[in-house]
Amino acid sequence: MNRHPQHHDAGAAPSAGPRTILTFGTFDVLHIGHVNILDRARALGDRLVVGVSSDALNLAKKGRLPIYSEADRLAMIAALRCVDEVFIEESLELKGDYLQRHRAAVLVMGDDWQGRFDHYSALCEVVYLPRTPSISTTEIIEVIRRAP
Ligand code: C2G
Repeated sequence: MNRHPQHHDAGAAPSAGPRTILTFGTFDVLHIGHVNILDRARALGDRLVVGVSSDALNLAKKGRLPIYSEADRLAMIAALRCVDEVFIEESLELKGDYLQRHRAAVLVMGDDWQGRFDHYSALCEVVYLPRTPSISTTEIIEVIRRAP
């Protein structure tokens, strides 16, 4: 039975214990869009685990380091009330391992990733949540750069 929009049921039987939600992100220059998706992700289960992408992963993926270090980004995400556990995401290709290691029932991603993680529906539900409009780390950096 589909309780959530845009999700795919896992083939495996649900495991006993708390329903763990897992999500990933850089969360650089923390903003309300980040808090909104984490809050909504947490509401889908009993505990929220967040994979915060490493500095090296960002450098490889985006060609620049985040403004805030991975240690600071990890500490800020861990400090949020809706977050139960954090870890550093070292590689995009390890998502399957992370999902299994944390016994995730649901993988949550923003809908900028729509369809990109559907293959993980063999391991858990995959849910894409709508992004918060009109805010992004890139835009914040641009506004600060342009400031006189
Ligand atoms: N987000 C959102 N609304 C915004 C901005 C971001 O809902 N206005 C969500 C994104 O969809 C994502 C999460 O916040 O789910 C983190 O966003 P980013 O830090 O931009 O994450 P990204 O660099 O896409 O890293 O393994 C995948 C990567 O780690 C994802």
